Amino acid sequence: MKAQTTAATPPAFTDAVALGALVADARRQGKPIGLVPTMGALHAGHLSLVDTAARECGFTVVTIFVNPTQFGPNEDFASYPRTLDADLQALAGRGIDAVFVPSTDAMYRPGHSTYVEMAGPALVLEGEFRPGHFRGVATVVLKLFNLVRPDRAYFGRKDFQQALLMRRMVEDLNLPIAIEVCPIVREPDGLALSSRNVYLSPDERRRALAISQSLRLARELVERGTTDARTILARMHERLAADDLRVDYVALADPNTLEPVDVVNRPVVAAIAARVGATRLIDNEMLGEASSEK
Ligand code: PAJ
Repeated sequence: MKAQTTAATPPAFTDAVALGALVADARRQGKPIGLVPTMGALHAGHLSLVDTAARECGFTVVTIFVNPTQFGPNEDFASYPRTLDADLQALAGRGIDAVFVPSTDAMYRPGHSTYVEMAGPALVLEGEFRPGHFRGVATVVLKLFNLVRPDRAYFGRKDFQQALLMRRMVEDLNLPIAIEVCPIVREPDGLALSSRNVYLSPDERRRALAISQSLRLARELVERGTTDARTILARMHERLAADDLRVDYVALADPNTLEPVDVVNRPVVAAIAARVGATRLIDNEMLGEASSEK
């Protein structure tokens, strides 16, 4: 019998200078540089971004950094799952050239005073319920962009607003980076994969399905001809309440501006943030256009 060979884990860098030298080398060779920013606790959703980046780029960097500045004071920064060894194993054999795992001290040196503040679509939905969140996201992503200098950066549609804001940021700040947005990866029963799903008890895991089912209900209503946003929102709230979810927001919004819509007669994003027990989950779905994520 042949001995089972396990693919080597990609090289992990804590030092941005050493990583930068390797990336510069690849750039000199004319390879397109891809970046996949993550906070680790990697699951199939992250890995779909990783695989797409590895396929499309000549040199691919995955970053793993639990970014303190995007967590609110009462959020789960301290308890956020940190599974570096398993993450590196998960990245083995996927065509990744480097993993960047900076320390918090290196990313935010004493005296750090500069933040990226976004307005407009950053102030609604997640921005309303997690004040300061996107300031932290935009700041850390811009720092990662500057450290790695990718040609393309990959984000998941699971965090629809985040992906939209990253598009805005590169446009507003004239960054020569293409933002690629990948589809939502779901469990077979519909729950969107999330690093936070590990917090759910079996009963909460079952009730969490109300989120994707509420989005599906919205899609079905639109497909059957309902266009009145208030009617659709009421049915979505009803579905979430049936499983005792505490809703932060349920929204039907313009996918570019995130302004609420009254009539669903064009592509609209349906977005939900809700708490199942102590765990806050988000999900979304495009309505009114052919869905590739059924
Ligand atoms: P994190 O939550 O680790 O997610 C990293 C990337 O994976 C994000 O672009 C997210 O949208 C994507 N992702 C997560 N779950 C997914 C799923 N089920 N299907 C498809 N993509 C999914 O988002 C962050 O980290 C951070 O805010 C970060 C951008 C790294 C900045 O700190």
